[in-house]
Amino acid sequence: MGSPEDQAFGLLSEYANGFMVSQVLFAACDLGVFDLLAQAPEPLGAAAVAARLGTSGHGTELLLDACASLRLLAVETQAGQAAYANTALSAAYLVSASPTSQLDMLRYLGRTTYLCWAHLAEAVRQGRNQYGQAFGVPSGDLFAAVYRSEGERLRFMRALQDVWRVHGRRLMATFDLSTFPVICDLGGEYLPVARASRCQAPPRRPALSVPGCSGALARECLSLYPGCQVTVFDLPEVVLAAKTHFSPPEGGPIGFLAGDFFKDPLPEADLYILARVLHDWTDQACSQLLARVHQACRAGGGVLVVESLLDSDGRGPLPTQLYSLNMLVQTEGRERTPAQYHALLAAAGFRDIQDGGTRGLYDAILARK
Ligand code: SAM
Ligand code: ASE
Repeated sequence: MGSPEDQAFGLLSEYANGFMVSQVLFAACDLGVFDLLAQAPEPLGAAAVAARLGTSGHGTELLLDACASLRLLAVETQAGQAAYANTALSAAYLVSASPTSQLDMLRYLGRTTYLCWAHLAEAVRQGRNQYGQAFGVPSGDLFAAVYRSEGERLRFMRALQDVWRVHGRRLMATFDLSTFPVICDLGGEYLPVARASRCQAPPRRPALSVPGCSGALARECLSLYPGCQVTVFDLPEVVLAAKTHFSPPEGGPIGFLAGDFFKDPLPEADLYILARVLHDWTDQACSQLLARVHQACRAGGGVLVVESLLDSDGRGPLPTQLYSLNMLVQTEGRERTPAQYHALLAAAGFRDIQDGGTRGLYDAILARK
């Protein structure tokens, strides 16, 4: 046990070095370390990894040893030689063939989010996102900046789906949604994953057994509530991308509708899902959107808000506070407390507001018209 000063310095170093830890993770993913080890029949030494990845022996050894200390890799020493293998964590989340892979989100965090965070102080000074500083693009139209190229649009769409591979089912099961047969996922950006390796999980419904298909919240809805019908409403370029990569059978349970949810008519539905949509926007824009949803909603219908929730006093949890800063550097919004969402929902005319109370990274709030 060190002195209080030692402990304080230790904590300071840990925080200061946090970005290096992130970069070790991003680099190992980018280079394909975890995929290589997943395919290898036995643990590999640093020289063998370097030879197969085409990387330097020296750099590879340093990277693998850092990964081992971070428990991203397991290391065993045989006759003085270190050999590396995936841990349960890397096998589940860092291998592209894993159905719970988070590689697309890590790639997005490393290549896009990280660059916006380099301007955090400026974002705090100005109170706005940093697409101009980081990428030289205007951010007057938020999603024109987010989707500033086709590659960037696909990277964002793929990245955002990853977390639902892990938490989607639990979230959609928070409330019994079986009484809402017609569902509209607003800003749902349904994107089946193009990578063939993602399709190891057996399709749960014949209508979705399209090769190359995966899915996010819409898919979890369909599997939990067979018989429901989901319309994904999103921006035209997002719907076009979804249709290009995945053509759902006509009359099947998933449909797409292209439009602007601030301007265009919303489809009539029993339930509107707003997953990680409100956190992109100011209170004023959220109120406008929720009022439009209330107007379109059938009597007795509802809205399901899925977001990472701050504690009621805003003092935590830290991951959500960091996401809130991420909304500052990347969007026009912030993360909110349950009470803040309740106020927005009530002002739009919704009632019977219920908290999911799961206290996970993401939670659900259900309200009725
Ligand atoms: N719901 C998904 C999830 O949780 O993974 C995606 C959330 S993403 C942060 C926000 C979504 O809102 C994107 O799919 C984006 O294309 C969509 N969006 C943004 N502005 C929109 C608008 N004006 N009309 C319709 N969709 C919009
Ligand atoms: C958005 C969500 C995200 C806009 C930009 C984003 C995420 C990363 N960048 O609506 C996912 C949530 N993760 C974080 C770190 O906020």
